[in-house]
Amino acid sequence: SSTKSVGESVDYKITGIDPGAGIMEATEEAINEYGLDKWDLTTGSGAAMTAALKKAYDKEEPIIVTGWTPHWKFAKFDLKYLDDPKGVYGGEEQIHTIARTGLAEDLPEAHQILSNFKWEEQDMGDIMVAIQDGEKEEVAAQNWIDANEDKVAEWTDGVDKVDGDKINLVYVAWDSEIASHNVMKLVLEDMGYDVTLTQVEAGPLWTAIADGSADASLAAWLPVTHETYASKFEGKFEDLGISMEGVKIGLVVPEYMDIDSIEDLQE
Ligand code: PBE
Repeated sequence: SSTKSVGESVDYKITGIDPGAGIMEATEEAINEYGLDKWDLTTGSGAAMTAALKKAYDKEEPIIVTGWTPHWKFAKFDLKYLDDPKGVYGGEEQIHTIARTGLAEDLPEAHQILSNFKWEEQDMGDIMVAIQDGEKEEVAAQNWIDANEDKVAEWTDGVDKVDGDKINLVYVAWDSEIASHNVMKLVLEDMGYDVTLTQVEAGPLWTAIADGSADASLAAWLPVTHETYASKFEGKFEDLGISMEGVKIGLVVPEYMDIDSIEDLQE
């Protein structure tokens, strides 16, 4: 009923994702910083989070999720970020491409393509929405490539094709990273690579890049989201630069909820 506090209305539960995600660590920090002693962050997965969001949204029930942009959920539902006056979730984040040290010497063409890789929220968003609407991941990625040959040509400009060299890209099953890695797989294959996509959790992803068991990943969100991983493995990976600017993480709720700030969860 309307007399319930926000906390009571959602059982003091924030619906999280996989435990290794940077947004989970940031949310634990938010719980401390904002004094949300009664609150719990649940763990699950990106897919379980969006399923819970859809279920609540369809019934206009309250729900608070760990959310990020780009993500198809903003195209499908009316959602808002809760203000974060303490800046726990950082400001504008960027997505970086990271590689094992030595990639430049071993696979120089791939290193060049990965370094050139840069696109925008709308690009990734289009693929995410297509996949959410039922398109196969690889087909959605190929359709985007076909419609954006000019962009892809900039990534491969002046780079020689190779003859079946193996490359292993690691990613986490976040919708944003499913989109980017499927695109890069097809681009590298078109350039002659034998590409393996390996899906792992965030911790093992950073470890695999640092110990050289994986070649590269497009999944590094910085400076805040993966700060702990980046500092833990400092010097043990190469940052190939930013593929997307102005991305964001935070707590997300449906527009119909009558709250605007993480501070509103204190009541
Ligand atoms: N995410 C999507 C990741 C980075 C990309 C926000 C769920 C994370 O929190 O680590």
